[in-house]
Amino acid sequence: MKPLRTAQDLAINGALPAFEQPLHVGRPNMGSREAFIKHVSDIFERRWLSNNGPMVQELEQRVADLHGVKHCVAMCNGTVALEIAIRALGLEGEVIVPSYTFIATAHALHWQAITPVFADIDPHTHNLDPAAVRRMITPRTTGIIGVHLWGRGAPVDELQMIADEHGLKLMFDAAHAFGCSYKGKMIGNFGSCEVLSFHATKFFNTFEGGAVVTNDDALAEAMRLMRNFGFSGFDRVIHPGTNGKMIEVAAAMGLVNLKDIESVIAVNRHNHEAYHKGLSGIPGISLLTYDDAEHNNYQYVVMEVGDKCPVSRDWIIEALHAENILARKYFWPGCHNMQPYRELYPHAGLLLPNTQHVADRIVVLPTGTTMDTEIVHSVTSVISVLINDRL
Ligand code: T4K
Repeated sequence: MKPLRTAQDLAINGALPAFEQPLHVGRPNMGSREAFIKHVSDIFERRWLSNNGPMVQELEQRVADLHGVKHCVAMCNGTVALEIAIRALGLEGEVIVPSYTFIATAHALHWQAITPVFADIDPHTHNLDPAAVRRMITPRTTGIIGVHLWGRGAPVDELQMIADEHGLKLMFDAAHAFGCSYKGKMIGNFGSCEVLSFHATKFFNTFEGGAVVTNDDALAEAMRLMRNFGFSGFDRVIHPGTNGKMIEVAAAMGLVNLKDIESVIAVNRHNHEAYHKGLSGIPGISLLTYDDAEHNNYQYVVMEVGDKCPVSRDWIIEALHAENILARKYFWPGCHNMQPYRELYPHAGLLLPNTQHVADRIVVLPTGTTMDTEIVHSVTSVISVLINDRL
């Protein structure tokens, strides 16, 4: 192989522009500063900072309306929302999850002494493979958590069928899927409930935050109690609980950011198209696509490095980082290869060939409102030149 030549070397030869600004993956999408400051000023006036304040309630109503779902229960982050949903559903024993997801999906189970059992994914969709889920069912299985990875719907119908056949609970980690739909129906309406993340790096953020959305009245009521220590009034605790509350200032950020979601989608979509154009024709490189017939937030630009590419995924990541292009290996190396699961289930990988294959080949590229077509073009030019230089 030829020695690594960085894009800076190539720039010296006039093949590329030199980068001075660092480019980041997932810079937060932020709405109007003035509108946020006005909200914060109102919070100061009211002196109502937490404990189901008016802004949290307004945000819940708006998020529920947007997803066409009866209840939105806002929480301090997506991980606590997962933990509370898992507990409210009464999951125990073993629960089937993908390994190809952010570690929080598995940790939310392990944290509550529930065994995450990792099922393989479909290598094309990156979502759970229903046949693999079937293979992992044991007498101890109580539920399935599907993940709508990259905001693209998991195989909801097949998973629901499996859950019904085996008397299992089904819920979804919809951390990536704010504002997305599956087969024309908004995310939030599938399984017993679905969990959203409003983390800073997500399509829609409240600094930190999350929510469970559901059409189940009793489940929503239980989760409202559980996020507030089980309090049903002064001095009255009627349920086990924790502190999962969203604070007012987070909800204020959410209300501001909600105003911008259409324009953020437009930017993300534009960036995605620019990436698609810029990367087409590079040997071994392909981009995961979104079905434009669905509602998508286009928040993830997922590039796959195939066998025809002359360099490895890790080489590309290293070369991009050398250019301050902060591409990421999400979700390498798969949850089953992280602790404590690596030690607890050292042979799990034997049943996860597609997870292993995909995790070794994915590069997630920077997008969002701090990027534009010109910057995307610079990134794709770097990728093109770096790879073509190795041919
Ligand atoms: N389920 C799934 C499928 C998930 O993906 C996640 C979270 C969850 C559940 C749990 O939801 P939360 O409990 O987080 O609500 C991020 C996020 O921390 C995490 O929320 C997210 N998934 C995961 C996929 O990614 P990193 O490792 O990307 O964060 P970090 O700090 O490296 O930031 C990425 C880039 O963004 C950096 O280049 C810097 C930039 N950045 C970041 C922050 C936080 C900023 O410019 N400003 C900022 O404030 O984890």
